[in-house]
Amino acid sequence: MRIPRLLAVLALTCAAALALPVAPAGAQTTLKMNISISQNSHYGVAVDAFAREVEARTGGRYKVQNFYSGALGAERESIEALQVGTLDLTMTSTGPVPNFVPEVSILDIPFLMRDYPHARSVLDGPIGQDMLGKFPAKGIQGLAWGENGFRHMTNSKRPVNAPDDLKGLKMRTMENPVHIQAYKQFGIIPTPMAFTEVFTALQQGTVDGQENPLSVISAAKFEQVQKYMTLTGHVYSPALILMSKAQWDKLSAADKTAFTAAAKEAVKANRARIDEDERRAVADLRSKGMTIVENVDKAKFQATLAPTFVEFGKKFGQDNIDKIKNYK
Ligand code: EAX
Repeated sequence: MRIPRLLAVLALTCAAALALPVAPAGAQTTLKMNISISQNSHYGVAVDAFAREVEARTGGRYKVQNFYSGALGAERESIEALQVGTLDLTMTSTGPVPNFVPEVSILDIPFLMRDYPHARSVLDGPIGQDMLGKFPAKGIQGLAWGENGFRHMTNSKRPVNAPDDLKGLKMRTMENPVHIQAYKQFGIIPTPMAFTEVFTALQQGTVDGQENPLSVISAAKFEQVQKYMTLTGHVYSPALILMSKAQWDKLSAADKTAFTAAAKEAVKANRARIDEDERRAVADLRSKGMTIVENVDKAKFQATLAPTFVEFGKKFGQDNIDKIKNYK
């Protein structure tokens, strides 16, 4: 029996189609994501997890290309780029965020957070989620609260055992008005600058010191340019996974769910890496030559900031501060 020619052609075409790998539905869109620190860090593991999750959860229709160590600019520049649409995604500290969403800077008050579980529950809870809701009005979509960690003081001049030892030290700070106001109370000479400039500034002695979490200090290899560290844990530093609102608005409802879920997975990787850094970094940095003061009387550092806390109470409302401090 002769098979009509058309039928034969049709059968062959189907067979060929079945043999080919299934092309993702529609073209693949590549989104750029930038961070200020290296890939081998608590941010690097987060954005790499985010990229994997986005590609998997969108069936390959979206791909996230990550840039590290400020390759596409420092943190403030990255946030500005989200607003104008020249960048799609970033993971950043709250350092430059007060320039965009001032309400967030209440989180930058020193000694506000008791410990990691407290901070994480505040950010994952209604207080943190309400704050994420303030970003869309600025052309930015807040996908999730990540983490930078509790910040510690380092310098190249002398060991810091008590608040008075900070007096006169020229310290790099984030471009953060709350931090700058508080550090002046310690007698520090605050020098705000982008993170991408810090290593060179420490190396050249433009500044004596800086303050950052263990995850940043070890990822940035600051032990090469800083002799002394004191585990002050003087302030908890949140981080944020942000997206350009313009890019977000182009996503379907299902893809918005996928991106939000991917950000949650990124935060899990981020926090797990910080927990690991908190366990191992002090011994590692000491083995690389840093002199580390671990037994710190934090109450003394807190007491020194008492006048500034009064100012913050007026600025943010003492009840708002207490709501965070007492959050369980
Ligand atoms: O977000 O600027 C800083 O010190 C930050 O901790 C760093 O960029 C990581």
